Amino acid sequence: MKLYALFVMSIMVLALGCVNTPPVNNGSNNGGNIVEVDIEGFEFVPSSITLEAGQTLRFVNNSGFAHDIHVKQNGQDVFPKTQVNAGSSVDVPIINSGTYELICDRHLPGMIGTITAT
Ligand SMILES: [Cu+2]
Repeated sequence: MKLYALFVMSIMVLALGCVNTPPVNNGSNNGGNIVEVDIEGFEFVPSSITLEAGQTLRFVNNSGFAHDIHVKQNGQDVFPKTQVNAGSSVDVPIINSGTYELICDRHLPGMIGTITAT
């Protein structure tokens, strides 16, 4: 009986896991206008982000360090360098479609990403 309960529970966990699998390399879109990007250690997760023009990127700093959020397009600032402290978040509205560079100035050259707005 105990074994059967364990079996049923593991099937449920597996099923839930399938339903809740987030899209890979797409940020976690909560269905609204916010697309969340995590900062883990010294990287943006995901580092390749796609969203729709008009949505807002929310950078959530889960690392223990301060980072910079800096978004450029063709070398021009779209969102100026802005510090995001450990445990804080910064929202960046992406107005127009196109490809953007995402940069953490203080952790170059490694901490970069690409934003594609369709
Ligand atoms: Cu950084």
